[in-house]
Amino acid sequence: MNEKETASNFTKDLKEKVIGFGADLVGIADVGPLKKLRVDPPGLLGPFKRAVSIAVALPTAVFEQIGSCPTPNYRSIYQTANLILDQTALKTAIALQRAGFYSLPIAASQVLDRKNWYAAISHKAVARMAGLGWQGKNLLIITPQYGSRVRLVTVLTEAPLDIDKPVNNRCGKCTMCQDACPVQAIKGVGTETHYESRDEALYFSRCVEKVAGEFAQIPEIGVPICGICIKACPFGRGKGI
Ligand code: B12
Repeated sequence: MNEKETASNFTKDLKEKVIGFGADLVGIADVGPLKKLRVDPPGLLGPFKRAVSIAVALPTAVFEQIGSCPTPNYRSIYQTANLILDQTALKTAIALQRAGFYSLPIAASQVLDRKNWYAAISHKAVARMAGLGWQGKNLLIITPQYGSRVRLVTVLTEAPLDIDKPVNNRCGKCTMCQDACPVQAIKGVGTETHYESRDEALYFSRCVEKVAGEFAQIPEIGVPICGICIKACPFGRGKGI
């Protein structure tokens, strides 16, 4: 077997393992283009060659129950999904480490800068470059299989895994997320690749105030969740446009 075939078999085996650990989707991104991202700490990507993007799907029915605010059931599913993601990322990093490759799981939902709302790395940027989905008008990753009804996590690794290609944006002229947002935070601007800043897609402070300032203060919710732009998206409801 030549070097290329060995890498391709190793990648295929790893992806099968990640699905076995609890993921619904997995893809591989090259770390190179991600070096433009703001990361915390600044040297985070230094030792790594690839980023493994992992998604866990959330049931459509959970979103169908959401009206003008998130439900306690969505809160519970959100927490369970984060747990599965963190466990899957941990097991993936250990599987890679056992194969001889230095690897780091990044927490699914950990905010490091609460003033500006930044995490260690953008899981959405990794997911887009790993071919899991495109960046929709709601700023979220929309997967062909589950729409944006997925949560994401990342594992950084020095393993020379085969890279996946980004997928094309399929939002087209759809404005369903923009129309549904209760605070008109979504500008309705599309992108063929990715937004240069959050402000290009969103009136960012409107989104933050609603999600973190209002919904997270509801005693039965207690975490910054919303779900309204996710519910509105026709992808993942079996009604793709
Ligand atoms: C802070 C945070 C929030 C804040 C701020 C939101 C925001 N828009 O930044 C608040 C609390 C308001 C929030 C709200 C929500 N969040 Co939130 N949030 C995060 C968190 C923890 C950090 C985000 C971050 O650091 N952003 C920094 C900015 C600059 O990056 P960004 O938002 O990803 O956007 C940039 C990049 O994606 C970049 N990009 C895309 N592709 C590429 C490629 C390259 C090469 C480069 C250089 C850049 C690039 O383009 C964007 C503009 O610059 C992430 C988890 C994580 N670690 O990623 C979850 C996360 C983004 N949230 C998520 C979700 C689902 C939500 C909500 C729907 C709430 C809910 N769970 O019901 C809303 C949606 C708001 C919206 N429409 O954007 C999911 C998204 C899943 C998905 N399918 O895309 C994440 C990934 C959590 C997870 N583990 O799954 N969130």
